[in-house]
Amino acid sequence: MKTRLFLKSVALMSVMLMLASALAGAANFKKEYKLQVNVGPTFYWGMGAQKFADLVNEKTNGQIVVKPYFGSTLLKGAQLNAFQMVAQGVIDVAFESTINSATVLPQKNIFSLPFFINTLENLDKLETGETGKAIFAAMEEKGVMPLAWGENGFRQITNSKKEIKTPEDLKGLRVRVVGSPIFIDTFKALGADPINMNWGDAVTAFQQGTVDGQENPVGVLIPVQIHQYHKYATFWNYLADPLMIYWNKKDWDAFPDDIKAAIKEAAEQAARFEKALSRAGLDGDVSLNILKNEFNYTMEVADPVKFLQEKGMTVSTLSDAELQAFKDAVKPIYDTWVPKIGEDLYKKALADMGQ
Ligand code: X2X
Repeated sequence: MKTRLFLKSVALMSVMLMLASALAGAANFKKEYKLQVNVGPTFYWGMGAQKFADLVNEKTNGQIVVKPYFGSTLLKGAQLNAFQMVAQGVIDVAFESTINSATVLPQKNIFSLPFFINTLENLDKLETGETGKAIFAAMEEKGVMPLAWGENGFRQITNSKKEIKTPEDLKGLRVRVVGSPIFIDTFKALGADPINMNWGDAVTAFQQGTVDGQENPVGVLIPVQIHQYHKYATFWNYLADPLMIYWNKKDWDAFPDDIKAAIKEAAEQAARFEKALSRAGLDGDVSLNILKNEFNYTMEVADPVKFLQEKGMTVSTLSDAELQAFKDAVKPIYDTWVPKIGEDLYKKALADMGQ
Protein backbone atom coordinates (compact mmCIF):
# COMPACT_ATOMS: atom_id res chain seq x y z
CA MET A 1 0.00 0.00 0.00
CA LYS A 2 2.73 2.39 1.01
CA THR A 3 4.80 1.49 -2.06
CA ARG A 4 1.84 2.20 -4.30
CA LEU A 5 1.32 5.58 -2.76
CA PHE A 6 5.00 6.30 -3.14
CA LEU A 7 4.94 5.31 -6.81
CA LYS A 8 1.86 7.41 -7.39
CA SER A 9 3.47 10.47 -5.90
CA VAL A 10 6.64 9.90 -7.91
CA ALA A 11 4.54 9.66 -11.07
CA LEU A 12 2.67 12.82 -10.14
CA MET A 13 5.87 14.68 -9.41
CA SER A 14 7.43 13.70 -12.70
CA VAL A 15 4.32 14.82 -14.58
CA MET A 16 4.53 18.13 -12.74
CA LEU A 17 8.21 18.46 -13.56
CA MET A 18 7.55 17.77 -17.22
CA LEU A 19 4.82 20.37 -17.24
CA ALA A 20 7.04 22.90 -15.52
CA SER A 21 9.89 22.39 -17.97
CA ALA A 22 7.50 22.55 -20.93
CA LEU A 23 6.17 25.83 -19.58
CA ALA A 24 9.66 27.14 -18.98
CA GLY A 25 10.61 26.13 -22.52
CA ALA A 26 7.55 27.82 -23.95
CA ALA A 27 8.32 30.93 -21.95
CA ASN A 28 11.63 31.19 -23.78
CA PHE A 29 9.83 31.97 -27.00
CA LYS A 30 8.37 35.37 -27.72
CA LYS A 31 4.64 35.64 -28.20
CA GLU A 32 5.27 36.93 -31.69
CA TYR A 33 8.31 37.26 -33.94
CA LYS A 34 8.05 40.39 -36.07
CA LEU A 35 8.82 39.90 -39.76
CA GLN A 36 9.89 42.92 -41.84
CA VAL A 37 8.71 43.00 -45.47
CA ASN A 38 9.11 46.07 -47.69
CA VAL A 39 6.14 45.42 -49.98
CA GLY A 40 2.48 44.52 -49.48
CA PRO A 41 0.87 41.08 -49.19
CA THR A 42 -0.29 40.89 -52.83
CA PHE A 43 3.24 41.16 -54.23
CA TYR A 44 4.97 37.84 -55.02
CA TRP A 45 7.51 38.71 -52.36
CA GLY A 46 4.72 39.46 -49.88
CA MET A 47 3.06 36.14 -50.70
CA GLY A 48 6.36 34.41 -49.99
CA ALA A 49 6.60 36.16 -46.62
CA GLN A 50 3.11 35.00 -45.67
CA LYS A 51 4.01 31.47 -46.77
CA PHE A 52 7.06 31.58 -44.52
CA ALA A 53 4.96 32.67 -41.53
CA ASP A 54 2.40 29.91 -42.22
CA LEU A 55 5.05 27.22 -42.63
CA VAL A 56 6.90 28.21 -39.46
CA ASN A 57 3.66 27.96 -37.55
CA GLU A 58 2.88 24.57 -39.07
CA LYS A 59 6.34 23.08 -38.64
CA THR A 60 6.80 24.22 -35.04
CA ASN A 61 3.26 23.18 -34.07
CA GLY A 62 2.38 26.75 -33.26
CA GLN A 63 5.32 27.23 -30.89
CA ILE A 64 6.84 29.96 -33.03
CA VAL A 65 4.53 32.66 -34.32
CA VAL A 66 5.96 34.83 -37.10
CA LYS A 67 3.88 37.85 -37.98
CA PRO A 68 4.59 39.69 -41.25
CA TYR A 69 4.53 43.48 -41.09
CA PHE A 70 4.05 44.50 -44.69
CA GLY A 71 4.95 47.81 -46.36
CA SER A 72 7.88 48.46 -43.97
CA THR A 73 5.46 49.63 -41.26
CA LEU A 74 7.99 48.56 -38.60
CA LEU A 75 10.46 50.97 -40.18
CA LYS A 76 8.01 53.77 -40.92
CA GLY A 77 8.89 53.22 -44.55
CA ALA A 78 12.67 53.49 -44.15
CA GLN A 79 13.45 50.33 -46.09
CA LEU A 80 17.22 50.73 -45.96
CA ASN A 81 17.17 50.21 -42.16
CA ALA A 82 15.86 46.64 -42.30
CA PHE A 83 19.18 44.88 -41.79
CA GLN A 84 20.38 47.01 -38.88
CA MET A 85 17.09 46.63 -37.04
CA VAL A 86 17.30 42.83 -37.30
CA ALA A 87 20.97 42.85 -36.29
CA GLN A 88 20.06 44.88 -33.21
CA GLY A 89 17.07 42.67 -32.41
CA VAL A 90 14.55 45.52 -32.66
CA ILE A 91 12.99 43.44 -35.45
CA ASP A 92 13.28 39.65 -35.19
CA VAL A 93 13.35 38.51 -38.78
CA ALA A 94 13.19 39.89 -42.33
CA PHE A 95 12.25 38.70 -45.81
CA GLU A 96 14.18 41.38 -47.64
CA SER A 97 15.94 42.47 -50.79
CA THR A 98 19.72 42.52 -50.97
CA ILE A 99 19.37 46.14 -52.14
CA ASN A 100 17.88 47.16 -48.80
CA SER A 101 20.87 45.97 -46.80
CA ALA A 102 23.63 46.99 -49.19
CA THR A 103 24.29 50.23 -47.32
CA VAL A 104 25.38 48.17 -44.30
CA LEU A 105 26.83 45.26 -46.24
CA PRO A 106 28.50 46.68 -49.36
CA GLN A 107 29.22 43.12 -50.55
CA LYS A 108 25.56 42.80 -51.50
CA ASN A 109 26.10 45.37 -54.25
CA ILE A 110 27.63 42.53 -56.25
CA PHE A 111 24.04 41.86 -57.38
CA SER A 112 23.54 45.52 -58.27
CA LEU A 113 26.48 45.90 -60.64
CA PRO A 114 24.70 46.86 -63.86
CA PHE A 115 24.70 44.31 -66.70
CA PHE A 116 26.87 41.90 -64.70
CA ILE A 117 24.75 38.82 -63.93
CA ASN A 118 22.47 38.87 -66.98
CA THR A 119 20.80 35.44 -66.62
CA LEU A 120 18.85 33.44 -64.04
CA GLU A 121 21.45 30.67 -64.36
CA ASN A 122 24.21 33.07 -63.34
CA LEU A 123 22.12 34.35 -60.46
CA ASP A 124 21.70 30.78 -59.17
CA LYS A 125 25.43 30.19 -59.55
CA LEU A 126 26.24 33.21 -57.40
CA GLU A 127 23.79 32.22 -54.68
CA THR A 128 24.91 28.59 -54.47
CA GLY A 129 28.58 29.33 -55.10
CA GLU A 130 31.45 30.98 -53.26
CA THR A 131 29.82 34.40 -53.60
CA GLY A 132 26.76 33.29 -51.67
CA LYS A 133 28.90 31.63 -49.00
CA ALA A 134 30.94 34.79 -48.49
CA ILE A 135 27.78 36.90 -48.19
CA PHE A 136 26.24 34.50 -45.66
CA ALA A 137 29.44 34.67 -43.59
CA ALA A 138 29.47 38.48 -43.72
CA MET A 139 25.87 38.58 -42.52
CA GLU A 140 26.57 36.29 -39.56
CA GLU A 141 29.50 38.48 -38.60
CA LYS A 142 27.13 41.43 -38.46
CA GLY A 143 24.67 39.65 -36.17
CA VAL A 144 22.08 38.06 -38.43
CA MET A 145 21.51 34.45 -39.42
CA PRO A 146 20.75 34.02 -43.13
CA LEU A 147 18.28 31.20 -43.79
CA ALA A 148 17.37 31.14 -47.49
CA TRP A 149 17.52 32.96 -50.83
CA GLY A 150 14.30 34.18 -52.39
CA GLU A 151 14.04 36.48 -55.38
CA ASN A 152 12.68 39.87 -56.30
CA GLY A 153 14.07 39.34 -59.78
CA PHE A 154 15.58 41.02 -62.80
CA ARG A 155 14.62 44.66 -62.68
CA GLN A 156 13.09 46.24 -65.77
CA ILE A 157 12.69 49.92 -66.49
CA THR A 158 9.28 51.49 -67.12
CA ASN A 159 8.27 55.10 -67.82
CA SER A 160 5.48 57.33 -69.00
CA LYS A 161 7.41 59.33 -71.62
CA LYS A 162 9.04 57.22 -74.33
CA GLU A 163 10.38 53.90 -75.48
CA ILE A 164 13.91 53.33 -74.13
CA LYS A 165 16.30 51.68 -76.57
CA THR A 166 19.51 53.71 -76.08
CA PRO A 167 21.19 55.51 -73.17
CA GLU A 168 20.23 58.78 -74.94
CA ASP A 169 16.56 57.91 -74.39
CA LEU A 170 17.20 58.15 -70.65
CA LYS A 171 18.56 61.73 -70.84
CA GLY A 172 16.83 63.90 -68.29
CA LEU A 173 14.26 61.22 -67.42
CA ARG A 174 13.25 61.44 -63.77
CA VAL A 175 13.65 57.86 -62.57
CA ARG A 176 12.68 56.80 -59.07
CA VAL A 177 15.35 54.53 -57.56
CA VAL A 178 15.94 53.01 -54.12
CA GLY A 179 18.15 55.28 -51.98
CA SER A 180 21.07 52.88 -52.29
CA PRO A 181 24.03 54.88 -53.70
CA ILE A 182 24.98 52.46 -56.51
CA PHE A 183 21.58 53.09 -58.09
CA ILE A 184 22.06 56.86 -58.07
CA ASP A 185 25.51 56.44 -59.60
CA THR A 186 24.28 54.03 -62.28
CA PHE A 187 21.41 56.21 -63.43
CA LYS A 188 23.60 59.30 -63.45
CA ALA A 189 26.10 57.40 -65.60
CA LEU A 190 23.25 56.56 -67.95
CA GLY A 191 22.32 60.25 -68.21
CA ALA A 192 19.03 60.00 -66.32
CA ASP A 193 17.91 62.13 -63.40
CA PRO A 194 17.62 59.62 -60.53
CA ILE A 195 15.32 60.51 -57.64
CA ASN A 196 15.79 58.39 -54.55
CA MET A 197 12.65 57.48 -52.70
CA ASN A 198 11.35 54.75 -50.43
CA TRP A 199 8.98 52.30 -52.07
CA GLY A 200 6.19 53.49 -49.76
CA ASP A 201 6.36 56.96 -51.34
CA ALA A 202 7.10 55.76 -54.85
CA VAL A 203 3.60 54.60 -55.69
CA THR A 204 2.18 58.05 -54.92
CA ALA A 205 4.94 59.55 -57.08
CA PHE A 206 3.88 57.32 -60.00
CA GLN A 207 0.24 58.29 -59.50
CA GLN A 208 0.99 61.99 -59.37
CA GLY A 209 3.58 61.84 -62.12
CA THR A 210 6.26 63.52 -60.00
CA VAL A 211 8.65 60.93 -61.45
CA ASP A 212 8.65 59.73 -65.08
CA GLY A 213 9.89 56.22 -64.50
CA GLN A 214 11.14 53.51 -62.17
CA GLU A 215 12.80 50.09 -62.25
CA ASN A 216 11.45 46.92 -60.61
CA PRO A 217 10.91 43.24 -61.46
CA VAL A 218 7.65 41.76 -62.75
CA GLY A 219 6.80 40.47 -59.27
CA VAL A 220 6.40 44.13 -58.27
CA LEU A 221 5.27 45.62 -61.62
CA ILE A 222 2.26 43.37 -62.04
CA PRO A 223 0.79 43.62 -58.51
CA VAL A 224 1.34 47.40 -58.44
CA GLN A 225 -0.37 47.64 -61.85
CA ILE A 226 2.40 49.69 -63.34
CA HIS A 227 0.46 49.89 -66.61
CA GLN A 228 -1.86 52.38 -64.93
CA TYR A 229 1.02 54.87 -64.77
CA HIS A 230 3.58 53.91 -67.41
CA LYS A 231 3.15 53.03 -71.07
CA TYR A 232 6.71 51.90 -71.82
CA ALA A 233 8.78 49.04 -70.44
CA THR A 234 12.23 47.94 -71.53
CA PHE A 235 13.15 44.43 -70.45
CA TRP A 236 16.90 44.86 -70.20
CA ASN A 237 17.67 42.49 -67.26
CA TYR A 238 20.23 45.02 -66.07
CA LEU A 239 20.44 43.56 -62.58
CA ALA A 240 18.55 41.30 -60.20
CA ASP A 241 17.94 41.58 -56.49
CA PRO A 242 17.67 38.35 -54.54
CA LEU A 243 15.57 38.36 -51.40
CA MET A 244 16.85 36.77 -48.23
CA ILE A 245 15.19 35.45 -45.11
CA TYR A 246 17.32 36.30 -42.10
CA TRP A 247 16.88 36.14 -38.33
CA ASN A 248 18.47 38.03 -35.44
CA LYS A 249 21.48 35.87 -34.64
CA LYS A 250 21.37 36.08 -30.86
CA ASP A 251 17.80 34.83 -30.75
CA TRP A 252 18.54 32.27 -33.43
CA ASP A 253 21.48 30.81 -31.52
CA ALA A 254 19.32 30.43 -28.41
CA PHE A 255 16.67 28.32 -30.19
CA PRO A 256 16.71 24.57 -29.51
CA ASP A 257 17.89 22.44 -32.45
CA ASP A 258 14.45 21.12 -33.40
CA ILE A 259 13.08 24.65 -33.66
CA LYS A 260 16.06 25.77 -35.73
CA ALA A 261 15.54 22.83 -38.09
CA ALA A 262 11.81 23.54 -38.44
CA ILE A 263 12.32 27.25 -39.17
CA LYS A 264 15.13 26.58 -41.62
CA GLU A 265 12.95 24.10 -43.50
CA ALA A 266 10.09 26.62 -43.55
CA ALA A 267 12.45 29.29 -44.91
CA GLU A 268 13.75 27.04 -47.67
CA GLN A 269 10.27 25.96 -48.77
CA ALA A 270 8.83 29.48 -48.65
CA ALA A 271 11.79 30.82 -50.61
CA ARG A 272 11.38 28.10 -53.23
CA PHE A 273 7.72 29.01 -53.59
CA GLU A 274 8.45 32.72 -53.77
CA LYS A 275 11.27 32.28 -56.27
CA ALA A 276 8.97 30.26 -58.51
CA LEU A 277 6.33 33.02 -58.35
CA SER A 278 8.95 35.58 -59.38
CA ARG A 279 10.24 33.46 -62.27
CA ALA A 280 6.89 32.18 -63.49
CA GLY A 281 6.64 32.65 -67.24
CA LEU A 282 10.24 33.85 -67.49
CA ASP A 283 11.94 30.43 -67.49
CA GLY A 284 9.72 28.44 -69.83
CA ASP A 285 7.54 26.04 -67.85
CA VAL A 286 10.04 25.34 -65.07
CA SER A 287 8.67 27.63 -62.36
CA LEU A 288 5.04 27.25 -63.45
CA ASN A 289 5.47 23.49 -62.93
CA ILE A 290 7.18 23.89 -59.55
CA LEU A 291 4.21 25.94 -58.41
CA LYS A 292 1.69 23.44 -59.72
CA ASN A 293 3.40 20.22 -58.69
CA GLU A 294 5.02 21.17 -55.40
CA PHE A 295 2.66 23.83 -54.08
CA ASN A 296 -0.61 23.05 -55.82
CA TYR A 297 -0.65 26.66 -56.98
CA THR A 298 -1.79 27.88 -60.38
CA MET A 299 -0.26 31.14 -61.46
CA GLU A 300 -2.79 33.79 -62.41
CA VAL A 301 -0.34 35.66 -64.65
CA ALA A 302 1.46 32.88 -66.49
CA ASP A 303 3.13 35.20 -69.02
CA PRO A 304 4.13 38.53 -67.49
CA VAL A 305 5.28 40.14 -70.76
CA LYS A 306 2.05 39.24 -72.55
CA PHE A 307 0.08 40.47 -69.55
CA LEU A 308 1.71 43.91 -69.67
CA GLN A 309 1.24 44.10 -73.44
CA GLU A 310 -2.43 43.24 -73.11
CA LYS A 311 -2.71 46.07 -70.62
CA GLY A 312 -1.51 48.40 -73.34
CA MET A 313 2.19 48.68 -72.56
CA THR A 314 4.92 48.71 -75.19
CA VAL A 315 7.42 46.12 -73.98
CA SER A 316 10.81 46.45 -75.65
CA THR A 317 13.88 44.24 -75.58
CA LEU A 318 17.40 45.12 -76.68
CA SER A 319 19.60 43.56 -79.35
CA ASP A 320 23.19 42.68 -78.39
CA ALA A 321 24.43 45.87 -80.07
CA GLU A 322 21.86 48.01 -78.24
CA LEU A 323 22.76 46.36 -74.97
CA GLN A 324 26.44 47.07 -75.58
CA ALA A 325 25.79 50.82 -75.63
CA PHE A 326 24.32 50.57 -72.10
CA LYS A 327 27.22 48.39 -70.94
CA ASP A 328 29.70 50.95 -72.24
CA ALA A 329 27.89 53.78 -70.47
CA VAL A 330 28.08 52.08 -67.07
CA LYS A 331 31.77 51.10 -67.22
CA PRO A 332 32.75 53.82 -64.69
CA ILE A 333 30.43 52.16 -62.14
CA TYR A 334 32.79 49.17 -62.03
CA ASP A 335 35.78 51.41 -61.34
CA THR A 336 34.03 53.01 -58.38
CA TRP A 337 32.08 50.09 -57.02
CA VAL A 338 34.22 46.96 -57.40
CA PRO A 339 36.69 48.27 -54.76
CA LYS A 340 33.77 48.97 -52.40
CA ILE A 341 32.25 45.53 -52.96
CA GLY A 342 35.69 43.97 -52.62
CA GLU A 343 37.96 42.84 -55.44
CA ASP A 344 38.02 39.39 -53.88
CA LEU A 345 34.23 38.93 -53.93
CA TYR A 346 34.08 40.29 -57.49
CA LYS A 347 36.58 37.62 -58.56
CA LYS A 348 34.58 34.95 -56.73
CA ALA A 349 31.45 36.04 -58.61
CA LEU A 350 33.24 35.87 -61.96
CA ALA A 351 34.54 32.41 -61.09
CA ASP A 352 31.08 31.24 -59.96
CA MET A 353 29.72 32.30 -63.35
CA GLY A 354 32.58 30.53 -65.10
CA GLN A 355 34.07 33.76 -66.47
O1 X2X B 1 12.09 49.72 -53.41
C1 X2X B 1 12.04 48.91 -54.34
O2 X2X B 1 12.14 49.26 -55.53
C2 X2X B 1 11.85 47.44 -54.05
C3 X2X B 1 10.41 47.23 -53.64
O3 X2X B 1 12.10 46.69 -55.18
C4 X2X B 1 12.81 47.07 -52.99
O4 X2X B 1 12.49 47.00 -51.83
C5 X2X B 1 14.20 46.80 -53.38
